[in-house]
Parts: sequence; C-alpha cells; structure tokens
Amino acid sequence: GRRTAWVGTSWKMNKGPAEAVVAARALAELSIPPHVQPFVVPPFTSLKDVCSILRDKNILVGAQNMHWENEGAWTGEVSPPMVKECGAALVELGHSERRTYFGETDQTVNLKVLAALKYGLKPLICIGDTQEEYAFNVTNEVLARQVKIALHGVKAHEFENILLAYEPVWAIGEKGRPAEADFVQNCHEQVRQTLIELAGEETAERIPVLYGGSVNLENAPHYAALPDVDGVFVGRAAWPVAGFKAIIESI
Ligand code: G2H
Repeated sequence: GRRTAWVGTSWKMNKGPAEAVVAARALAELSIPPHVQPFVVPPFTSLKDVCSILRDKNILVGAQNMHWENEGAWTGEVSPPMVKECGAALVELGHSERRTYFGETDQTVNLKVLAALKYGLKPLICIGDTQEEYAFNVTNEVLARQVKIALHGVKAHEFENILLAYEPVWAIGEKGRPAEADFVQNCHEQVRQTLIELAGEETAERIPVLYGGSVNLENAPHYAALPDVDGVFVGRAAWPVAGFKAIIESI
C-alpha cells in the first residue's frame, strides 16, 4: 500500500478478562514501527481492561459489534456510548460471522455506521463475497452494494473516520483458502472506485481499505504491499501476541 499500514487482530470469541489482560500487557510492550498503525478487537468482557492497559500506547482498541440505539430494551446488546465509555476508538461492523450467524444485514450495518460516527467511534466495516457470489463472478457488484448501503447517509466530513476491510467469506477461518494477490488488488481497486463515487477522489484515497481472511506471517507482507491495500486484518495467526508482533514486523 501507499499509505500507513494498518495491522489489526480480532480475538473473536477468545481471551476472557484474565487472558486478555495478559495479552494486552504484552501488546503494550511492543515497539511499533512508525509506518504501522496496529489495533486489537477484544470481546466485550475484556474491552475496558484492554483499553485501560493500551490507553497511552499507539495501539487502537475496538469492539466487535454494537447496537445502533444508545439505550433501551435490547436484551444482550451493547450500545455506542457503552463502547465509547470503555475507551474504545473503533468498532468492527458487519463481519461475515455476524452476517451469517446473527442476522446482520447491510441495513443494520448502515444504522450502526451512522451511530458509530455520531459517538466518535471509527467504524471498521467488513465486506466480502460468499463462495457462491465468487463462483458466479458477482464479487464486484456485491462489494459495491455493501459499501454503498453501509455508507448511505455518511456526511462528507465523516468519511475520514471510516475504515473498510475486504474479507472474502470463502477465505475466512479454518476452512478458508487465502485469496490470490491479483484478485485482492482488483477487488480493492473496485472498492476504491465506489468510494470515489461516494466521497470524491481526494477523500476516497485517504480511506484505509484492509484485507482480511487467512492472513498469516507468510502472506501478510504480500497483501500489504498491494497498491490499494492499506493493511491487514488478522484472526487466528495473530491471536498469540508473538504472532501479531511477527506480522507487524513483516510489513
Ligand atoms: C477474518 C479473519 C479476521 P482469519 O475473519 O479478520 O480471520 O484470519 O482467522 O481468517
């Protein structure tokens, strides 16, 4: 990429309070190269502690999801002000696991994006094609649709707070296979075109678009070097802090 390289990890449903504190203390010790912007996305029960430990460090902390309303009768949900009060800087929205298993849609992602911006949280919006969409060669259309709906109603001056992650559903997790670099670059170029349509060229160039899906130490530097890829979003390979550190150092 041409820009700052974002390197993030979502711990997904791993690391409860005790384990998260140990990991966050290890993260706090890392020396971060100036061209890298790291971030970590712990589960809700560890969010506040991880935020406190990393408060004065150059590692941003985010939540994995949130509701769009700021309070009310929404059993099991967490609101934007709650996430903000924990000290989080960003919030991951629309991850494919939430779309597939928990009914997240482009429309709910849009409501959450607008709520995040209102509360000064950076939305990290995950988009991606399913295996079927990939096989029918409609990836570009799917990505354009997801980006346009997610960003509907975002004001011109708010685009600078947006982060996107392209995560092909077929590339994620144990059963995933890593995407080819050329394919990823093409997808990111398409996403950039959609962002230009929505926000204008100058702003669109500044919106980080990360790649995620079976990123590991071996492939991370290749993805990160692609012209329209502004960093990597890592799951399994970065759960051990040593793995995260090695990927940061490889970029
Ligand atoms: C995709 C990724 C994390 P993994 O969800 O962004 O997970 O690297 O384990 O495929």
